[in-house]
Amino acid sequence: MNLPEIEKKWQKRWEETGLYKFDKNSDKPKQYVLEMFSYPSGAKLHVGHWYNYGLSDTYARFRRMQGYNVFHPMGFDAFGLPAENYAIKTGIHPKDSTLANIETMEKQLRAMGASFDWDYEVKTCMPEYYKWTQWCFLQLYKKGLAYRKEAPVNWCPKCNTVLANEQVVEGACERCHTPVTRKHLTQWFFKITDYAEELLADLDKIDWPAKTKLMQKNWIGKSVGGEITFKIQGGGEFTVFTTRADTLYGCTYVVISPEHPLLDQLTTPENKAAVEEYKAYAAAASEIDRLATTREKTGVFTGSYAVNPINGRAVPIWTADYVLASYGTGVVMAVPAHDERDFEFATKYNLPIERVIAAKEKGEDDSLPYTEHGVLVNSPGFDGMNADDARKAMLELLHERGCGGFKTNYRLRDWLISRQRYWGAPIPMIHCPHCGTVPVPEEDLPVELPYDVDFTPDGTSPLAKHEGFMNVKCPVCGADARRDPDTMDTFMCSSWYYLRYPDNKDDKMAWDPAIINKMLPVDKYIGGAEHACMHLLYSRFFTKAFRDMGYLNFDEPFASLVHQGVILGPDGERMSKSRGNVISPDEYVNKYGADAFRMYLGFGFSYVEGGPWNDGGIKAIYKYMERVERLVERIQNAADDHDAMGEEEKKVNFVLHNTIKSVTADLTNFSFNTAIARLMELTNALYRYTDGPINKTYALNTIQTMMKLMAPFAPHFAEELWERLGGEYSIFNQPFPEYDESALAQEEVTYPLQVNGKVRERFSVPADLDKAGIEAHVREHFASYWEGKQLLKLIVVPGRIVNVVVK
Ligand code: ANZ
Ligand code: ZN
Repeated sequence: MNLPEIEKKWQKRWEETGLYKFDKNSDKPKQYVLEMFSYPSGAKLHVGHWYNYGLSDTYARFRRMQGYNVFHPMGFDAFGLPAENYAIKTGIHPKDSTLANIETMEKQLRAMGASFDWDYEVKTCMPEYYKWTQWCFLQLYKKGLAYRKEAPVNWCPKCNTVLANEQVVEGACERCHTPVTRKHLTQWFFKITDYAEELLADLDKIDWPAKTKLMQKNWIGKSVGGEITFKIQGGGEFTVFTTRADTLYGCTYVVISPEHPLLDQLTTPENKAAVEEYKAYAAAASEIDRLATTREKTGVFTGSYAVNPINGRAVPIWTADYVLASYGTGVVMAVPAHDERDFEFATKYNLPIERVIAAKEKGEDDSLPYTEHGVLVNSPGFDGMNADDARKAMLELLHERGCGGFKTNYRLRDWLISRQRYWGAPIPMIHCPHCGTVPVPEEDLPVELPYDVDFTPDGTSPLAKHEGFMNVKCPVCGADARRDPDTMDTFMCSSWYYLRYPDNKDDKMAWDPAIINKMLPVDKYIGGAEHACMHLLYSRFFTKAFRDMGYLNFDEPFASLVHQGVILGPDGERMSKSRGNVISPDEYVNKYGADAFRMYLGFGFSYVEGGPWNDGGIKAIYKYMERVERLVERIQNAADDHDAMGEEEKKVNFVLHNTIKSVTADLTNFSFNTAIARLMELTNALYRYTDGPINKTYALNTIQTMMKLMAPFAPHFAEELWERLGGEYSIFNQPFPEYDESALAQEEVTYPLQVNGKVRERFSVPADLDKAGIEAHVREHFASYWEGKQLLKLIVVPGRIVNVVVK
């Protein structure tokens, strides 16, 4: 059959009959199947897109056939740097290139045969979408979850914009891999940290890959410890965060981060020059570099001293860049005897190192630095205590004295969302000389992104140079005011798109709670693992924040998550346009058809693992499909020899129901390759069967069932053969086959295995397995019973028992 031809036929028919239209009023249980939407940056879908969208479509079709009311929308994450960078290179405006790309990609997704309901499409760069992105911003602002502050921020000198912490990977820009520098800027932040505890705790509620949950857990980085206040000699005080309050007697100096606002005040005139020089040195390094254990410890003395509150000892205050301004309080009590970094530092600068913890067990090596939780020594009032008890006792004592207490810290930082780039949603804020920062009134949304903007990057926001955009009247006092010139991080657009889909045309509100409370959470979310600590964390935060504002009533956006594996280019690298190692599916699709290509992607890889691209198996899949087509013809043309369910039919039936059972389980688990392997076995069994005299009614029923099993993998192909077999349109309105336990049970016999008179095992084998086969099975699986011994006897009593005597 000409697969590309029949694909056109069915796509047309599906379109005309509205097969994939979502029925809002259906009384079937809903199933929201969602793939992470696409960046329309490259105009063409590559193999990786097919892998993601083709196979998750297989899943969606399966759910539909299982009787769910499947909601399967698609859209585009259309703002962002790639389009803007492309524009800078080519002169084509981001809006034009983006919309053109979207159109092409939509066509390609249709050609794939994906069952999206395009009526629910969203495009984040359109005013009717970003109006509501801006509305989300305003709600967060009203709720006190959006604020503006000056802070040292991550700056990518190549992308010419600030980045969120989550977008800095090993000290470099996540997008272009340029080392990130720091800048002091006034920027907008979202208070995701307010939700740190819930974001952590609710990981237990969701069915996500363990690795992804662990990444979020580590990113949130909960740390239980305490805060201790030190007085500064000569006046003032500061607080340190520590997880080891038990080591306070061993604190021989303190370290303040080079960015800390107290530092200047602490620096004595004779140390000023050295401290200034050091601050400049520290500013050049990234946080990751600064925390690296391999980085050489450096620092300078400030000239000031603090008082250790437990023993009144004067300890020198140093500044060093292994202490970060953004974590804890930005000041550390250094305990060189029991902390690796402090030890290295103290050794280098000749600061005292004093043991306060010793090993619990005699003979254990507790040479310094000793970082285990042993027992306290040299700590009057605490000696002999376990470190963990002492930590609590110490904090309680300090608390009584008014200079300390328990404290839990999180590594998670607030989410920086301002970007100094053009192609994004403008921040809906106005700066008035009289009223300060004023939100744009909701009825004035959207704040439209102007088209005629010079967006050549120069480190300032392109919108700042557009007078028509910038000049605005203050909505409070009417004075001349200026708009905020920054745009929002595009992760903001993707933090709520799954809420928009079910109500995508609403022009009164971002989403109707009555609708989305029914449609969400997403039942199955499919997308890349690289989003673990960005999109997937931000979306959880959004859901919780809008729940608390009363706009929705569920706690988590994505109940169940699957990460597809990565298809690597021939160079072993992740396929991406920027690497130039992209394989285009077109050649294969034109030659073998979309279904053969999809089936191949399903069969050739383990979905969650992916692997290097290799087209070796496509032809074999195509041949397999031809073989299935011939099988259908063979059965249709066969003579009807009898109508009994004899031995041969039972054998086939066993394979059939086994296939139904496995394919159902495999599809549920995104294990497409094993499911297709089972279908191939069923095909073989049917060929064997049709070599002999057949029960035609049974054979026709069986091949029809097989078409339903194949339909999610090869939708056009199965629909065509289904029609040829006289099936009613559409195969996708048919229920997915269910297996019959009795067909499986009949065909197996369970044997007890007796070893020296005692039953040790029970095992099942096909009922028609002969004596020799049963003996072979036992020898293969249970050899451990006579390992190192002698097997004296192995007796098979067919249908009853297997007896083994060993010595
Ligand atoms: C004294 C001490 C003694 C510490 C000891 C450790 C071992 P986590 O678990 O990651 O939260 N610390 C605190 N604030 C810091 C900052 N801004 N930059 C760098 N380091 C900082 O680690 C908490 C520990 O990291 C704290 O406990 C502090 O050192 C250090 F034997 O205080 B500790
Ligand atoms: Zn004003």
